[in-house]
Amino acid sequence: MIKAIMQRLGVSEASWQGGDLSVMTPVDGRVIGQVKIDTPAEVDAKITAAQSAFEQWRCVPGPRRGELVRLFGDALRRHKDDLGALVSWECGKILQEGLGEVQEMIDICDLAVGQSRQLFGLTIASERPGHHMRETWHPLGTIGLITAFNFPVAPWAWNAALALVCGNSLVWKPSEKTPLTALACQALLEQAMQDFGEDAPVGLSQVVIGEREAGEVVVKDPRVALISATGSTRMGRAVAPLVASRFGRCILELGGNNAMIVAPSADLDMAVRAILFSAVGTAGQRCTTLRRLIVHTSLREELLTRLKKSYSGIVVGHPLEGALVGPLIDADAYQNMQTALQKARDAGAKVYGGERQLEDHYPDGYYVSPAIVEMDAQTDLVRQETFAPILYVISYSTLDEAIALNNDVPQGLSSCIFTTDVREAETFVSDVGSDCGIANVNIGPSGAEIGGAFGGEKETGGGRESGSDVWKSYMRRQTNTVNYSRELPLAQGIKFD
Ligand code: UN1
Repeated sequence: MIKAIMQRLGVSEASWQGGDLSVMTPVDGRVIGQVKIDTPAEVDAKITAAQSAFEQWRCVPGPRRGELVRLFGDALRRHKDDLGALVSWECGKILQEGLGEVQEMIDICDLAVGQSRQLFGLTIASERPGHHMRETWHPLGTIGLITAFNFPVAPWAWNAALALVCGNSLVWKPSEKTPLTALACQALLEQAMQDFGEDAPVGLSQVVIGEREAGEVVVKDPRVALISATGSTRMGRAVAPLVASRFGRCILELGGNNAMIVAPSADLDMAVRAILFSAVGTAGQRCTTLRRLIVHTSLREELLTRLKKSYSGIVVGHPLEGALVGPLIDADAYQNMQTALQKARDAGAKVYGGERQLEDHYPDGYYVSPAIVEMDAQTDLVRQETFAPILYVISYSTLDEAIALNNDVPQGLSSCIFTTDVREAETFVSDVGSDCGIANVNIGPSGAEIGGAFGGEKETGGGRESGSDVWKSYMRRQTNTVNYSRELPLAQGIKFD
């Protein structure tokens, strides 16, 4: 099965068989690939190759660079089913979500192609006669990308598509848990490069396979102008100081602890559907997963009853065979979930669900029923991100209190309110509302479109990826003053003779 998919995606067998790093599918714990770990010297050589490709690629005009990304988007369209299935096998998300991830890649390619003709700057009024001032944008260099297991391909594509049209080269260090999908993306990009012709320089995109050490080589190398890293806050704390110490740039997309406020006027049918998708989808392993439900006291019992009824109908099982919730990534993830639930019970919380499922069928697959945890208050346990389907429920009385609870966590990625009261909705998205990078009204916190800037504040790292004006992060800004007169006036009216 995996072999046929890899073949159709054009991945050479030598790159994913016979290596020293085992890749297992969370579906049943089987080993599905053996990739080769890059030594630090090999990583270094890949950065050198990317750097020399950058020097050629920056000379290719932006709209022509867009053509490469257009071809890559076409390759993704042709191979969407295979790549989507491979995502499901490798990280355990259900096929619909695997396909959704590939669709996000296609969408960002479309956006980047358009952007390739819009890499525009400003003209600025000069205070001096016969002078022009401009702001222009230039390619930045080699871009280092670090990605996580839970979204093994889309975040790479958000960065890669924009970075390429902006004239940069790429060095990608995927999660060691999901290298096969990375090799598949690389193979599709190489196909697009072949179709593109000879002005796509060899070495433009590199994949580095390995664990922490391999990533560290990329992070520390001063030739890598920007590190864009998605993953845990712990990872960000390790990466950011290393990049800062060499004055490199960072885009960090780290942990989330996303909340939904359910106000008295909320449409509860819609809220329940939104909660289901955002709290149990991807088995609670999205950075945007709904983790905290802040519900008005008057609705708490009704909402809990409806939620428990919906949760009882959720089919947990094989992600490619029609279930709604697939497995957790591995035994550690399962252990972390159980530890959090035990701590909640010890603190007197009521826990619904959370048990292991299908253990007889898949002894090495970690399937769980999603959990609802009824809390009296937002404790330190609730303030920490546990990467599993646990929904903590807390109640509130006034909107100010609900917004304070929304904001009273270290992370600041996504948030939302369900209300039909325009005053409440607008307050939530105002200056004194949610402090997150994403704040929604009447939709859940997860499943963002690529057109907006994606990312968040506080321990989420402050980075933005994907749409809006994010392309500027992959370019260097230059201010130009051009004197076309025969005089040499100084700014601020200074006389110097
Ligand atoms: C992630 O979990 O790292 O908004 C990314 C969402 C997706 C991206 C999630 N578009 O849920």
